[in-house]
Amino acid sequence: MKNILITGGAGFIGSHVVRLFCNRYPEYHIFNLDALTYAGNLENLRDVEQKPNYTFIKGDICDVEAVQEIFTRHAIDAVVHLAAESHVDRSIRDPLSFARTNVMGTLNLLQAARVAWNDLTDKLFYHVSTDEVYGSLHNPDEFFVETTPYDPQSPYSASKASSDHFVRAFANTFGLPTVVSNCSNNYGPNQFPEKLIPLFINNIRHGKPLPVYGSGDNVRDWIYVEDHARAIDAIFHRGRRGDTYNIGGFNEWRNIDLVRTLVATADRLLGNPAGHSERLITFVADRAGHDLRYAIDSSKLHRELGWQPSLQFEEGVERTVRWYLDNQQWLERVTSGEYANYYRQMYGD
Ligand code: NAD
Ligand code: TDX
Repeated sequence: MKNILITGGAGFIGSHVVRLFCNRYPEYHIFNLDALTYAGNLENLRDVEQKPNYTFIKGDICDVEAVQEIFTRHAIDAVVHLAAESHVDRSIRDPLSFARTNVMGTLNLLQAARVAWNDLTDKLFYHVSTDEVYGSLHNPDEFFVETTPYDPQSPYSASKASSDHFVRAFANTFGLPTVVSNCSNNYGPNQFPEKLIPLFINNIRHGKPLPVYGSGDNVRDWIYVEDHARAIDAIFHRGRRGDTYNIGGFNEWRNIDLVRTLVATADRLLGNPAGHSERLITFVADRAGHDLRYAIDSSKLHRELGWQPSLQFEEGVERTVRWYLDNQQWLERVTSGEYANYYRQMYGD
């Protein structure tokens, strides 16, 4: 029996990781610590919540006493840390909340682990990070590898880079057993519709404009969220302690090409004539400091741990569009309230 603390398990990626670990490892007890911010949603875990090896704890990773209590009361053996503020546009509006959660929250978890773990045998602090810490690529032949120097360009990526540095500093200074993974853009079910793919599917459904930032030439490398969860599983169990793994799908898309693919897929599934929703594509002012291109080289993960993506992108997009069209209630519930205000401020009515 192992007690595993997963932070941010009610969010997009976290909920897929919680589900995978609860189902695949009945011998583990999963404690999901989540503050349930606007991005956290327990509905994502309906199928898991009755399982005997799952416990939800509502709490803030920045709360010093609460986090220490969790480590001692539940004899935590390992952490998979996903809780974060994760949306670049929000980090431009409110950088301080990103420093608080992503930097101070991570530091608080590290400190609690260090204090609680006298014996480090079989302990692990797994920190889930992003490819954005490496900055922006301009040469089409270049990829981010694990040794690429950090060069974060947004308040979000600066806060994630800082948290990565603290994790490595704790490994070096205190001998804490750690592992870090840096992943590219995730897509799939249960993503909060402020991120490109679910936002645009929702807008197509409602006949609303699709706000493409700048020229639409920015490039992202997309990975299906369940493939990311499988990579985390592989690294958690077999990754070298103290090491870093890049996770990506070798699947680069220019935003505008991705948007056209989304439009075509959604129109087909909705029974609209081909090209019907193309008119919704609207070029708007660019994101401040918009990174041009991210592209991950994940060959180390493939070579050392045998991981590779399971899905072709076309299949993943079809599955994803279908999920959001079939789960209108989920979308409507998460887009009411606080998010409606954010949307108005960001894009107008
Ligand atoms: P998300 O925004 O969907 O979920 C974040 C979760 O963290 C939410 O459930 C939220 O309630 C919780 N949370 C936020 N602040 C908290 C706090 N102070 N205390 C406790 N819980 C808190 O994010 P996501 O897209 O699932 O990303 C998860 C992790 O993966 C993040 O660390 C992110 O940086 C990283 N990541 C994301 C992507 C991506 O494409 N989404 C890619 C690479 C890495
Ligand atoms: O309305 C939009 N219009 C638009 O053109 C939005 C929301 C986005 N975009 C562009 C900006 C990016 O080039 O689409 C691309 C993807 O944007 P996001 O979905 O906001 O993702 P990104 O900024 O690339 O960051 C994501 O990937 C790395 C996640 O949000 C991060 O948490 C992760 O670390």
